[in-house]
Amino acid sequence: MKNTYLEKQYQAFKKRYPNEKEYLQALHHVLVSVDHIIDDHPEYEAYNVVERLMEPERVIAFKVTWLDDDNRVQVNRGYRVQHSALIGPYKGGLRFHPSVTQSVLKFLAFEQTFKNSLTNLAMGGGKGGSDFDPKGKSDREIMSFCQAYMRELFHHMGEDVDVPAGDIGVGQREIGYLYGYYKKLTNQVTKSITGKDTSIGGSLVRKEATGYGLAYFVNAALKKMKNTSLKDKRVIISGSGNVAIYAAEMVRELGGTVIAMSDSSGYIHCEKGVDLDAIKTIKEEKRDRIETYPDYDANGKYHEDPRHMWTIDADIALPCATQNELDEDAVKHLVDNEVIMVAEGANMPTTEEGIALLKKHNIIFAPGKAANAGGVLVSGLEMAQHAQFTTWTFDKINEKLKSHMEKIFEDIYKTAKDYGENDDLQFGVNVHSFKKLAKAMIQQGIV
Ligand code: NDP
Ligand code: 2IT
Repeated sequence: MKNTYLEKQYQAFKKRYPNEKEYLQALHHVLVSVDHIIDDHPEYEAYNVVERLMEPERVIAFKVTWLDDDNRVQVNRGYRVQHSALIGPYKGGLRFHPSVTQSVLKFLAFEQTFKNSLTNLAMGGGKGGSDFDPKGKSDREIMSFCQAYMRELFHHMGEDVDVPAGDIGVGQREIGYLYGYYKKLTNQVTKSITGKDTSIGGSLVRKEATGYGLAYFVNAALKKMKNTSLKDKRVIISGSGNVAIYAAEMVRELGGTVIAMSDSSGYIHCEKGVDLDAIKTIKEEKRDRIETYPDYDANGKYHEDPRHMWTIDADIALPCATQNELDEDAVKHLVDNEVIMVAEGANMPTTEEGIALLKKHNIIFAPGKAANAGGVLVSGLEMAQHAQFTTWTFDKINEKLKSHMEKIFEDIYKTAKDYGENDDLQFGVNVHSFKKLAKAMIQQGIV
């Protein structure tokens, strides 16, 4: 970074948190963008906005003790990172996955703050979770773990304080158990968790929101930046969880063909188009592996090692699994295959080297902070419906999702253009959000 204040801050964070590589990576992404504009904003250094925005407001770490089906006592680590309440209650998902560490949740909470500011709803940023591995656990074990996790988390949440939702390993089943126990502990029925099933006060379209929103964002960007659309495009999507499935559904609806999807063990390649009903049966109903896909559709071929999926010739790539899954080597394949756009359904799935290579080859790069904002956006609409004691129709919410995603694209595209950074959506999103958050911080004084 050219600016000495930014560089000094970044070095200090590196020294303070030397082992938190994902968190440092997320900070670096933003600082590199802010470096282009900071000379025009002496107030950022005067109020020390950068250090104050990078450090989470609160990190809660705790022990989660629960009983498995054999009556053995199990212990996991639980966290909630309350990154910023500058523009509303902390808001963001919970992740249950063995790879969860404090660093992972700090990066996710930091990114969530930026993402949420784009929605124009009053939501701050947070993220939580545990290194608990839901794979292979019985329903009763999942419930037992969720209840044990909530026994601690409930102290720190509430509709005006912190409103969790789902993320990797946390879907409607887990949200139901978490919500049921939260009500038991607090004797309150509130809008303090989103992503619930509609039978217990959730919003229509929340399940579909992140994936649908991603496809709407892609269509808006393709239209403006390449004068084309998803129609007739061949799309590869990593993951086969909540985000991937509904991204695939809306890609198909908008005329594209999804030719490959994956899980952490392997991927399926199906030139005729992936059969989404089969994927839903495998993943949502049976909680099984994508390896079984050829049992449902003989056109699909299964291959081990999900990383090889990026070698498939396609027009658009949507990483929708996890952080740093799309590295420089993978991007080289996308470049060779003349992919025109990469849009992140996952949070920070592309490495810094991968992003640099995409930009070098003028491949449109849509960062997750903007492109996957549809999930939290509809979480915000779930809170809004609760507050109004009403429910909206699927079509109404879906239309709001689409128009919000188009607006997010327009906002960040315009910011990039205004600063002469042309098609750099990463610059656009970072600077657009940073300026909003900085303004909110300065207005609220030194607190
Ligand atoms: P799910 O748990 O529903 O699905 C995750 C998918 O990613 C699975 O197919 C899983 O495969 C795969 N995956 C997870 N970890 C790894 C890994 N280490 N290596 C390879 N594959 C992996 O999660 P979501 O779909 O909800 O989340 C996916 C991404 O989208 C995450 O980055 C999340 O933060 C982000 N996101 C989610 C939102 C939401 O509303 N749910 C909103 C915005 C972003 P397997 O089953 O084999 O583990
Ligand atoms: O990363 C994300 O935006 C989410 N996991 C969704 C957060 C939410 O509060 O709906």
